[in-house]
Amino acid sequence: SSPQFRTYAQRALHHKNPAAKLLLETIERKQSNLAVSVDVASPKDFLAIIDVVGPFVCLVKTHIDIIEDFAASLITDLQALSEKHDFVIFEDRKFADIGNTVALQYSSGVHKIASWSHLTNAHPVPGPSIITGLSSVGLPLGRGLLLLAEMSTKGSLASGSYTESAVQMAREHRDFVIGFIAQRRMDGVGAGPDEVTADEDFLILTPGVGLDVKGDAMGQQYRTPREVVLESGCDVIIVGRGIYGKDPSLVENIVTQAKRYKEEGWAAYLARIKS
Ligand code: 5BU
Repeated sequence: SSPQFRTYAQRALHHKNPAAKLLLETIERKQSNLAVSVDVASPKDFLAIIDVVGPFVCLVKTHIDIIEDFAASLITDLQALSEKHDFVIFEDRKFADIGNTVALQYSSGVHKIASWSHLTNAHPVPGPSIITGLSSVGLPLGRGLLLLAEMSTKGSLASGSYTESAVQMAREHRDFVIGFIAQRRMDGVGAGPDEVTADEDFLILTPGVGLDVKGDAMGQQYRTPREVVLESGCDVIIVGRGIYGKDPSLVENIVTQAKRYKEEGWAAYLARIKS
């Protein structure tokens, strides 16, 4: 059967990449396909939100370059929370340069992303060399890469043959590319008639998820967990402002929203594997 009708636990058994395995096992263990995107500038708020949502999520997504006055100790604190609450870390870096440059951006500089982030992502726009560059750093560390096959924004150029080429690039690097940031399943997308694709099982992580509004003033578009997981076959819902809203200090509201998205995401998954 297509991976979308299998359980996360069944799928975990068939993944060799350690980060893919860890994510699928974590989803199953915590019965959560919810990822929270913590897009705040204050390091204090960043850690506080993660500590509050930690019990409800399989993954925390970061934009580490948003953080004011970044200190290496923030990473130690983030890793401690990842162990305390059992979640995977995904730095949403969106690499987009030549292989040599992305390898340096991934390993070095202020943030040393490869040393702490289980997952990161890259735009396929430079071609396969971006995977070669990032995998030279990430593969020995057991990291995984997601390619940006689609985006949630109005007017996105990542569609049609661009998306198909992203899937082809991933097929040729299954050891490191574990799936996509996309709005739907990618099984068989762009595959020729003689290509075997039934068993490819890419992980699909999907941003642009919201229950209360349809978008924001800057082109973001939201769909519900049900549309994303049940109707489009995606594996992980990524929610940012829908959970911590405009005021990250409202802890009770964050808990309420995290539980709500967790339940909606899991119900959509259960309905999917039954269908
Ligand atoms: P929001 O607050 O739920 O809208 O935040 C969504 C997050 O996902 C934010 O960090 C974006 O940078 C990220 N994102 C996205 O929204 N859409 C995309 O297509 C990609 C990333 Br790729």
